[in-house]
Amino acid sequence: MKLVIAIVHDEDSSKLVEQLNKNEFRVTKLASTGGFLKSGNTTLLIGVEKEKVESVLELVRTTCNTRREITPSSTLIGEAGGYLSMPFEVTVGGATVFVIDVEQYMKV
Ligand code: 2BA
Repeated sequence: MKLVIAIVHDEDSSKLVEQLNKNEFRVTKLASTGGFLKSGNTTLLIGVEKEKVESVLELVRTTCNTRREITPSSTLIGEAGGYLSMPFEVTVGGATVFVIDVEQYMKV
């Protein structure tokens, strides 16, 4: 058994959950916040048999899009030692995925 943890863009999350359910994968959806952009994203927990992990990853790949986003602001130290607040662009996702070994899976 494996636990797939997928951090995805809010806009992709409903479609991905729908696709996972359609393919009979069980999923838990958590509201999360990115530490860097400090904006909302979605974390999905998907418990799955080892041999089905690749099918889950394929659904994530086909559903989640890469986006360019603007940081709200960033504080940089200038040459004179002063502070400057300057937004800049970063590339977010498709998805950030962790696959973890599950020691035990049970319903009690
Ligand atoms: P955020 O932390 O809000 O990061 C959003 C995007 O900002 C990142 O996209 C990356 O392009 C950029 N970024 C993040 N930290 C940066 C830094 N220190 N310097 C420069 N740019 C930086 P993604 O890499 O696609 O990450 C999307 C979201 O996935 C992240 O949102 C975070 O919630 C999660 N994530 C990514 N890597 C992670 C990790 N190693 N551990 C835990 N969560 C992670």
